[in-house]
Amino acid sequence: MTANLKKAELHCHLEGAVPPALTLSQARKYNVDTDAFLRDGTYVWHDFTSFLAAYDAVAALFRSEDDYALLTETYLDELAAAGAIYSELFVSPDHAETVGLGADRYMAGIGRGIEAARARTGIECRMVVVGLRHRGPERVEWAARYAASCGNPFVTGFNMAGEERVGAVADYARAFAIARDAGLSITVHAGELCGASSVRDALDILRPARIGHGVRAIEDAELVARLAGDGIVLEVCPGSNIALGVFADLTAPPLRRLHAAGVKVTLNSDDPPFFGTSLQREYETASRVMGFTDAELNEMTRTAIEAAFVDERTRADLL
Ligand code: ES4
Ligand code: ZN
Repeated sequence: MTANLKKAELHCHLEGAVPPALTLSQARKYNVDTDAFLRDGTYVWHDFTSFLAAYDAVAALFRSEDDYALLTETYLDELAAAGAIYSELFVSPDHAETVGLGADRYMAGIGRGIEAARARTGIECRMVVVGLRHRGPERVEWAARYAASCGNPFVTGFNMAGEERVGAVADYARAFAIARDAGLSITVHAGELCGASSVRDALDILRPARIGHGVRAIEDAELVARLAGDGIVLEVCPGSNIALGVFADLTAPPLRRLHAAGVKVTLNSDDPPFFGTSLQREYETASRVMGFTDAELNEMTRTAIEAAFVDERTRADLL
């Protein structure tokens, strides 16, 4: 039973964590038809492109500071109830611009949700601002400049998500330089939709502390050794890998092999209701299907806290 284990999550997209029931209540609030992306309580999509479309449709139902406070609090309360003591949320100011909310009010709403959840449950949370790769280098640089200058105390990192198959990593180097120069910690999506070379390029060009996914590094033994040697932390999301067809079934994600090779790995839910998962379910699968012991799962939680984008005092409190 993994329900009683302490947990920490480094990789979850806020708008990817909307429970279907909340999507329905938001749709009623704004009088929006959800049939195209939500049927019988399940999000409808069939590949990464249609997943992103469904995700954007859900995000478009959050239009005010209060909406974002409610979403954040809802997710963090549920996560805390599953044993989580720490959560890093990926937030995309791009979504706020799309609905005319504006990035500052978006971030303020999320910040309020974080504070409310912390007051009630004790869960600690930080925001990692995400640039959307498929919107191009200039838009990702805009997100980096926003993250660098917004002054929100919960923002401690910068990331790039979206369609991995668009453009070259080098096109986005300037965005990451802006974020790094502002003191933000760096993680980046690589090695889920694309292979080992995408992980190598990300390491060479962006010098991240962590990689989102990174699991396809397993295709290259030398790269696995490099990840282990350099202490790069992988934000592994097995349920996401299965949902997106990267691996055939839950015995296939190479979490065991990466762990055995000495790579630092953590467990994450990515976009939980879209991928039929939750952080609790990821721990449970790692235990029951992959055979990780409670001690090994506790070690993964500790790895996540050690790699969290927090100040050292907060880290010490969490450990
Ligand atoms: C993603 Cl842009 C975006 N949103 C949610 N989940 C993702 N995974 C990769 N890119
Ligand atoms: Zn992700």
